[in-house]
Amino acid sequence: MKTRIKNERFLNRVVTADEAAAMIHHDAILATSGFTGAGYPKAVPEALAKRIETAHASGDPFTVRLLTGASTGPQLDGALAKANGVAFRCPYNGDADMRARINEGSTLYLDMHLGLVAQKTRQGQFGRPDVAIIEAIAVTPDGQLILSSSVGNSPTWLQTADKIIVEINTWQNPDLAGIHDIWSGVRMPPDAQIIPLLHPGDRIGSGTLPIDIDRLAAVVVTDEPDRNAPFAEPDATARQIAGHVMDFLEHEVKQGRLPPSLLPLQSGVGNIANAVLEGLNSSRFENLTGFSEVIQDGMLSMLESGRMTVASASSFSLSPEAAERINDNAAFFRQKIVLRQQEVSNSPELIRRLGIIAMNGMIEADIYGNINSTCVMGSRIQNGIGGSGDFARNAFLSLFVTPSTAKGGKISAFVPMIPHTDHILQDVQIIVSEQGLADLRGLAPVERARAIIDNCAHPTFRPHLQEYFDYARQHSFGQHIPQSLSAALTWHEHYIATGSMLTHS
Ligand code: 0RQ
Repeated sequence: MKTRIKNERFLNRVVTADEAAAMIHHDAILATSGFTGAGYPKAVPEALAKRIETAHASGDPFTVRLLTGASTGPQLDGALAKANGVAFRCPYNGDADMRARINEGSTLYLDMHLGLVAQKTRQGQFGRPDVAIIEAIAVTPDGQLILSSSVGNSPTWLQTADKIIVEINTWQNPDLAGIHDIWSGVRMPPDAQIIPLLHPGDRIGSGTLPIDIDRLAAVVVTDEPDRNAPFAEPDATARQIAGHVMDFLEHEVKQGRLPPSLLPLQSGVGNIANAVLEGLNSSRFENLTGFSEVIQDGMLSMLESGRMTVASASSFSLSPEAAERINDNAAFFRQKIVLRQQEVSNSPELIRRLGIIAMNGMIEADIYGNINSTCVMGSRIQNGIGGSGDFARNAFLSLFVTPSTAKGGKISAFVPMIPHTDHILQDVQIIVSEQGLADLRGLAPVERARAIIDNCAHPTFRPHLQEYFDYARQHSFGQHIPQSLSAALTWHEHYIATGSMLTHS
């Protein structure tokens, strides 16, 4: 234990997970580390879930309000959701049990741009966190934390929470020390500072995080891997999408609109986004850089092969095999990767200035290129907007990638009107499906519709979308964005009735 915890006052606070969980009361605001299944606390949330179950069995109320960096894992979101112990959660969630609680209405969910959560907490939007639970790999002799596989919102939680519980996870390789770069210049307006970052690899802060020892309530030692979900091997659809993206980027370089080593890349979560990165790894591009919020397998492969020189993010989102690779070669990766607080990794000002190429997944788009990334049928949350809004709005190039159909071909990813909007058409420049790529730059809405129907929609749905577009042009109230509310509704009504959009007309 002393090799990880080198400070006497921390050593004096070591307790069991049950003892730490006993410090959390009903209705507490919990603020935890963790981002896309990396670096989240494990033992204390599991112990808390047991406490909650016991309280519920005796008829006592016990719920918490949960703030995180982004998605966590089964020991945190999963365990607390199974215990029905979360009254409110913010932001991005990827856990199936938590998703079910949100969609049945027993957990309230606030989906926010990930880059904004820390500032809104300091503004007092959620109330003051009662307890911060932060995973770290070690404590320095002068009592500073070395965080683990994500930074997320931990700096803000440590500043704002009444009580601090630290989990030291010995599963995480101590060689990760040096990978973090925590900028201490965050101030509230009107004293806000310019983030002095000019290149994705710049280090502008510290590798360790100071902590107010008077608020340190407990230290718990754990030894558990992060939740890492395997990526599917890219299938034909994913490879076709990746191929279209490669052709597009090569064309942009040839036209002189992008430099030969492109611009810093951001890639969202999911199998398709990962397949595009794998495609880039076998491309001709060299000296690539990453400025993203997560590092997935594809980016890791590019760093290993040397195709990418450096990647900046807030966290990892890896397959178990890739997580082992990081853990085995932490000393190599910490030279190539910088992990930052999400307020910096997702800063709109940096994204705009560095000129990011953003590539994100989606649930569906309308024929004009407005995008729904989060809510199936406009009401059931899938994950959340995550950082896709931070990046899409401010990127140099904003791409969205998707298979043209979902649910075995029964649902078209392109519909007349989306029932929920995350990204307005002004923030969407390129859409890519396995059918092809729609370059929407400089096009008016009706021109966008033609490009999306012709290039991206699946041939099964293309005639129906064309029929809708023609009908809307005849019957629309205005001709700027031709729509027919009643005709658009039939697509979704048919889906609700039959679970398919196939024979909607
Ligand atoms: O559900 O598993 O129950 O079948 O949505 O879809 O095809 O596995 O795609 O993993 O690329 O995720 C938008 C969710 C895509 C993701 C989304 C159903 C589909 C499946 C997942 P099942 P796939 P992906 C940086 C950026 C927002 C956050 C973001 C996402 C499930 O990309 O969360 O971009 N994006 N962050 O069946 C009904 C449709 C559907 C549909 C897909 N049209 N209708 N269901 N699905 N299309 C990262 C962070 O911010 C942390």
